[in-house]
Amino acid sequence: MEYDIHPDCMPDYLDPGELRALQLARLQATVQRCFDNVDLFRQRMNERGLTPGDIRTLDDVSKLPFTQKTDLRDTYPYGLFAVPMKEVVRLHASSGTTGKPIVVGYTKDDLDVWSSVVLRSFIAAGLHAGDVLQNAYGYGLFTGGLGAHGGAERLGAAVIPISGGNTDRQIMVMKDFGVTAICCTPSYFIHLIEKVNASGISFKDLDLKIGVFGAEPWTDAMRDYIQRESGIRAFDIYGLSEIIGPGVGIECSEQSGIHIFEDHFLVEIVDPRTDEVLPAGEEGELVITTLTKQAFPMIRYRTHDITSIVPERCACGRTLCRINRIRSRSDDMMVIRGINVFPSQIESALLSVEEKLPHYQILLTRKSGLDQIEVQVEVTEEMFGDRIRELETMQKNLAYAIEHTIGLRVPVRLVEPHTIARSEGKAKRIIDKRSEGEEIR
Ligand code: DLL
Repeated sequence: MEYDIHPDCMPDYLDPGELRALQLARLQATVQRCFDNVDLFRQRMNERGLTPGDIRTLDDVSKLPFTQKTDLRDTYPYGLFAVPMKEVVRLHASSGTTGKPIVVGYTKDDLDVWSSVVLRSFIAAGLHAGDVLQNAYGYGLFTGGLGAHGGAERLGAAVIPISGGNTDRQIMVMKDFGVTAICCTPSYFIHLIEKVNASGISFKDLDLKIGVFGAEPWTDAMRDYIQRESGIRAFDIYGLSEIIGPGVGIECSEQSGIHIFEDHFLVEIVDPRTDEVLPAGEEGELVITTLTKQAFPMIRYRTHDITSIVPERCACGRTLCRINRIRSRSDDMMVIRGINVFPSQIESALLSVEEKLPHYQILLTRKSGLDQIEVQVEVTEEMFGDRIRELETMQKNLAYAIEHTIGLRVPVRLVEPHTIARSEGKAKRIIDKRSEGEEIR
């Protein structure tokens, strides 16, 4: 088995004791580097009466202060960088929902780590040198495009830097260039499936075998749909700009949880209300500490992503821990009449009624100070030609499925084909008009 392992992937199979020792040494070095070079971190350590020497075991990480997205905004653009600018060779930025973006930087060594973890991700998903990879993540400030690109080149795959959008060209390239693997957001791939089918091409005639999808939450039901419709295997890749970009973790051939590249990233799950660290198996907010980042190290970064650590070892042989697929972001959670509702629950309910994934969006408004929700579901061309009664039945079934899943009766409105905007990157599922004082009719 050793002969088959790519040298970059050796840490995937480290003895757990060795891995813990490596993590501790790297954690201590990171804490020292941040203490020496990042004012905000040193100040917070001083406030707690902590010094880097107080980190003696891996569990001591819980003594360290959290880093929040607001800290990145408050120190915009470079305030949390731990190296002088002359060592920074790349900048990326993530568009925040409001105001200024978050700026992240990389040294040459950071880029090396990044391409290595993305290479390990691609190998876990079954790619090899010689694969032809259509990289439809956006190139530019977004980390998706260039992040996947670096890993693919390092692997020796032929990477097509097509970036997002221009769906007709994507389909032409997929067919003519003999594309064997693709990466993009899952919602964009679903759009591609729709367009491929409409253009009369059959996936059977394409060489496409593997999809590496991420950058937004998606469900097992969505995976089933993608795999069934396109005949490829679809893998979930996770990452975030603040930590490195894509490549924090990925699923392996078992498709049962996201392996975290623990030699570079230390993960904890905390209760988002009490900040208590939760044991493996319990669901909470993912908190990540980088162990090797030079330019932009992160200590206990609050991701807002909701998941849990899978307690068991994976059948694939990797000793790396796994997290369950990200169900949602804690800040995506809607509270409707006192009930916590996640968009992924609505999606699963819709999929349980319709075999084909419907295009949908969730409209949030406010009426008399209370949040109101409406689910808009696009009907397909075929359905649109159906009789009114059949559409009514469909609407009732969808509403029933949602009520059954979330325990709340929610209005469902069927809308005409192609009226819900398609996205080339991350899908926008929630239209939040609560601050506009609008009301649902
Ligand atoms: O989305 C990095 C990335 C690019 C990951 C390509 C995977 C593939 P950001 O734009 O900073 O970075 O957004 C990070 O996206 O905190 C999650 O909420 C969400 N996210 C990323 N991957 C997944 C996933 C990139 N596989 C934020 N499942 C994260 C669910 C995901 N959510």
